[in-house]
This record gives sequence, structure tokens and C-alpha cells, in this order.
Amino acid sequence: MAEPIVIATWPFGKLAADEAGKQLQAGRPALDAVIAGAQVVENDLSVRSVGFGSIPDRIGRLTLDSCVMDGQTLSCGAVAGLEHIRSAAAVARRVMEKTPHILLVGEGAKWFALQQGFPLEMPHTAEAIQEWFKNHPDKAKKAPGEKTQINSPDDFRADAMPIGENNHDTVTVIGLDKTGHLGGVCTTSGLAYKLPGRVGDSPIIGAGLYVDDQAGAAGATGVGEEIIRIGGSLFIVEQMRGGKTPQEACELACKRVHAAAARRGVHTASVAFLAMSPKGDIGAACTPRTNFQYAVGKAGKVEMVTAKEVPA
Ligand code: SD4
Repeated sequence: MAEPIVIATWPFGKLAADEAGKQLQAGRPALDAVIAGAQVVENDLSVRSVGFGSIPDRIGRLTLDSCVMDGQTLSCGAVAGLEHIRSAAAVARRVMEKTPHILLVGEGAKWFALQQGFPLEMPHTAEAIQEWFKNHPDKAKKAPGEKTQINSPDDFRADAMPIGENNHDTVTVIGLDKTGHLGGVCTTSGLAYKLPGRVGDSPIIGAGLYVDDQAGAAGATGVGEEIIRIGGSLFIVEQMRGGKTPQEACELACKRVHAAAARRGVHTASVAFLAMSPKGDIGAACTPRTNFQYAVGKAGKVEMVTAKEVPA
């Protein structure tokens, strides 16, 4: 019988690790436990980057991205750009279980969620609306009524909020259950003030998450474009399959991100990875100035750990 363990991104990952850890100790399957953990964060309105209450996109819409993956069967499901439905992770799981597909987006994802019995809800809190009016990039930079024009990637990048204290966007939770199976989930509202329609790494299997009992599991957080560019989570899992430890594999992924940035002549963005081997060994790493902390839940206790920064 395996010793259950759970890891989860950022300080709010503690909430997820607490719940998932309890469920793993009680003998629940890894996927059930990690999704239950992620839902605690999705339901916490004070968390401004996961689930309802999050910072909306550039035009004030709150859209959610999520994926789930089962390490035993490689079954997976995802939603992107999901609006007005509270638990993106639960809908992602339904996509996995009830359809032959992996990813549903936008209106289609919402239609599917409604058809599955999820209620339509208002995602904004009063605080989120006020904050959006105060801070969103177009409001700050344009005169009233002036049209927003996006002509180059820099027009958006310059405005995007850096990853910081209030923009820790994704809860990624990975767990090993008593039967030795791995499960993972990633759920987020994406980058604050993102362009409408923008999808990050979090609902992309292989980018924000990858889970395979035979090799290990990995998840990501940070600027999703840079994670997608290197296929971050699958890269880490394949490194573990090839014999690297979870720590070595996460550090190699950061080096890939640095190399990809150098090839475009730009500074490396904030990204962070965490990983778990099939036996429950863990690792994590991030790019400089990311200050990536993650929660580790084991034997009924949860502690926060700061990840190693990998220099360019
Ligand atoms: C995204 N990876 O949408 C997410 C955001 C995030 O810390 O995790 N930020 O790109």
C-alpha cells in the first residue's frame, strides 16, 4: 500500500492540500481527492485567481480554464473559457467521464455544463467589479470611449499584470493515493485582465498538467504562454520516464523556458513547475523572482515549501 501524498501550488494550495490530504488518508482515489481539494479553492471568494470572485478579463468577463487527468488510465478532460459555471474542475471531470472528447470551450463548455445539471451563476463579487473598474489596463490607459487596439504582442504584454502577490493564478493539485495511483487537476481564471478568448496552459493536457502512473505527474503555474511553448508538464513527465528525479525534471523544464526566451531575445517570464514520481517523491522549481511556494500534504500534516529558483 502506498503512503498518500498531495502537492498543490501557491499559499492557497494549503486549502487544497488539507482537503485532498484528508480524503487520501481516508482511502479515496487520487482523482476524487485532488478535485475535492481544488474545489475548496474554487469556492473561496477571497481567492482572486481561481473560480468565482477572480479578477476578470480585459472586458470584464470571468472565464475559467481547467483540466483533470487520471494516471491509471490516462483519461482526461478539460474546459476552457467557461463562463457562469462555478466549478470548472467538476465540469472538466464530466467531459472526461461523459464524452468521447477531451476539451470543450466557451459556449459549448457552458452548454454541456448546463446539460449536466450545473447551475448558471453570477461569478463576480462586488470587490472584483470595483477592482476591475479601478485597475483594468484599458481603463487606466485610454480616455473614456477611446477604442482599444491591440496591434502587437507587446500591446498586451506591457499591460498584463505581473505574477505577484494577488495574481497567483492557478491551483494545480497532484496526489498519490493508497492504491498507488496518481491523479491531478489544474483550475484557474487565467491571467488577470487577459484578452477575451485567451487560453493559457491550465486546460491544456501536457502543458498545465500531465499524469501517468508509469512515469509520474507534473503541473505548472505562471505565464501560460511560456509553459505551452515547451509543453511543460509532458516534458517533465517524459524526463522522469527517462530516469530523472522530479526535482531534476522540474529544473530542466525551467532551463527549457529560459532557452526558449533566449531564442526570442526576451526575458524569461515567471513560471513554476511541480512534479511527483510514481512512488511519491516530489520536486519543484521556478524561474527567478517567481517566489513559488507550494503545499505538501503527507501523514495528516501540510507544510509550505519554497521552490528552488533556476537562474537563466
Ligand atoms: C495561465 N498558468 O492562465 C495560468 C496562470 C497562472 O500563476 O498560473 N498564474 O496562464
